[in-house]
Amino acid sequence: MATHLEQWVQKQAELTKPDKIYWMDGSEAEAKKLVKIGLEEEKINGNNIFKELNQKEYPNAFFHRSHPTDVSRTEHLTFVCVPNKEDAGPNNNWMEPSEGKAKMLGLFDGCMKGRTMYVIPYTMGNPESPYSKACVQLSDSAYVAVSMRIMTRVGRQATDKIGNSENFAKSLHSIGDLNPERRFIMHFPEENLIMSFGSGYGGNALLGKKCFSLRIASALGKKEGWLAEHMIIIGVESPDGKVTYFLGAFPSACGKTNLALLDPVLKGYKVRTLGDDIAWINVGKDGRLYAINPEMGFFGVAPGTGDKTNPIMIKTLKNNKYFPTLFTNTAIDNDTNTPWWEGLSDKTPENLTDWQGNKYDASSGKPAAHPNSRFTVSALNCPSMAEEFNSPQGVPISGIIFGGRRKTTIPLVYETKSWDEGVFAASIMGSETTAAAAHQSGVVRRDPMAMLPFCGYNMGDYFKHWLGFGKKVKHLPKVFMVNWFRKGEDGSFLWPGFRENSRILKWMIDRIEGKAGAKDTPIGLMPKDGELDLSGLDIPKASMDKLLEVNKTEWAAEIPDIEKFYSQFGDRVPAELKKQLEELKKKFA
Ligand code: GTP
Ligand code: SPV
Ligand code: MN
Repeated sequence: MATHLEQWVQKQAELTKPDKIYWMDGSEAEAKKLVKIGLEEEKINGNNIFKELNQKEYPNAFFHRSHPTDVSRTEHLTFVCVPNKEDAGPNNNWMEPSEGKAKMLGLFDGCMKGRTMYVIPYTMGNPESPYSKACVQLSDSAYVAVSMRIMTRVGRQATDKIGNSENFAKSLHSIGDLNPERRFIMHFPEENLIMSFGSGYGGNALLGKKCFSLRIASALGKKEGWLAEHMIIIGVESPDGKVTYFLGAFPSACGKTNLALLDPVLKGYKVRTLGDDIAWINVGKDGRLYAINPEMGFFGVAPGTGDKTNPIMIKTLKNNKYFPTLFTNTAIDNDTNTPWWEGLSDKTPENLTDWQGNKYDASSGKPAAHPNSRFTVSALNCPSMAEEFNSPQGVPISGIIFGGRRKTTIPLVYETKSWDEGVFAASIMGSETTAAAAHQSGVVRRDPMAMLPFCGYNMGDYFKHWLGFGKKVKHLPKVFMVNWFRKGEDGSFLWPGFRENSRILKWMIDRIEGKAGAKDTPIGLMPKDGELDLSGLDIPKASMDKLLEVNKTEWAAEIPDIEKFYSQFGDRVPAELKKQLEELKKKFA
């Protein structure tokens, strides 16, 4: 008798009609075979999907150029299909499930003719962890199949975990004809099903990532009493050897990966990386929050990554341990056959091919690499990866950091005074939009907990779920707000950021340990003069003052936008948060 999994795969094959069906085992030999297919056979826009890069400088590295209309997430084509529109909330596009299903079945009908259907069994999280989930994705793209092997745990452990159960996360993916008019990413939380058509881009196509581990998992977490969050997990070792674990939520392209692989400038401090994008958070028996990273790799923004900003990531990208590492939509330096992007070196190489395959003209004023060009690399290649990365229970959390990208208003760091205040501050978080999604960049939008595009249900209910942990968790972490991106009048960043952010982590650890003082401000607690360790950093006093300023006019200007944002959710906004908003208004009236 065929298992439920086999029957489901058969049924999808009858729908999509591939020439071949290939079950992945997750081995390195298989990854090599898939890359070879991409080097020699599979094409996008007439070009092979992979190109070998300089294997001496970048062992196991391959280049991929996507369709030029398919370079970022498409939030306007992403839907949550539940019976009641209100349950999806104004934060999601909604379609009635049967309508959504009919639309997708139409697109998938016969779409894999002449192609291979890859069956990708994988787990999110260590399969030994009680919090891990068994999943299967079907895809007709070798790029997606190879990427899934880097980003998740693909192979036998997943099929073993599924056994003959019907209870596994199901995803169906086809790149279709890459026509943006025929592109949809649909979630059916009630069926634990995702259907994605017409895109090969990360968040749209690697369905274990944003689609399952955030949108579907957040809805599961709401039901089951846990949280699926857009957060990094790090352990910070202080000079006394103690490790303090933090979660950190920043919107897309706002600094998660860089903070997750931080190489502190402060002597004696070290960051142990556990995750750079997603955290699943549960309440432990000891009354603390514990987090695991369901992923196995990094799908990171290339521009801005260099030896000065993120030396550990550069080492990771040049490591030869785990096959392969992919570079998507970067430029290529033709003299060395290596990937290049803005920020990799101070000097732009002479002989570049741009991300679209044309000779690069530096005088064009355009970047050579796409602003959302990315690398896909295994966490096993990362020298700062924590040993406890595979811990089935996860790590106990002492602090949560929230940060957006704001030119103005939001100070470098402040600490909220209670769980409810922390939830409130995170719920009103704003951030300038970035190239990670297909929309205008640089516009401030509310992005609560960095989850606006990823919360799979009504965000009003999500706020309530968050507040609930305040009662359920005995030892609550401290909640901090940060902003690395405040700018001076000349338009340049006031704070040097990157490795210097360790100075802020130090203050947080000292706060957690009761070793640092703080002063009260209308928005929360901030470092007293001299309490941030700025040793060896040459930063003008005026810049520091501006970085730590709580400007009444700027804060007052925030309030109408926050009210407008809240009002969409009507009476699903918890009373506690409405009350806090009233208090904030009074402070800045
Ligand atoms: P996603 O993968 O989209 O979720 O992005 P992310 O949140 O992981 O952001 P990432 O760390 O990749 O950084 C995004 C961009 O912000 C890159 O261009 C970085 O170079 C830049 N960046 C990261 N940290 C800092 C910082 O502390 N200061 C400044 N000025 N830029 C930063
Ligand atoms: C993001 O946009 O938040 C990313 C990239 O991490 S993606 O996986 O495409 O969502
Ligand atoms: Mn992300």
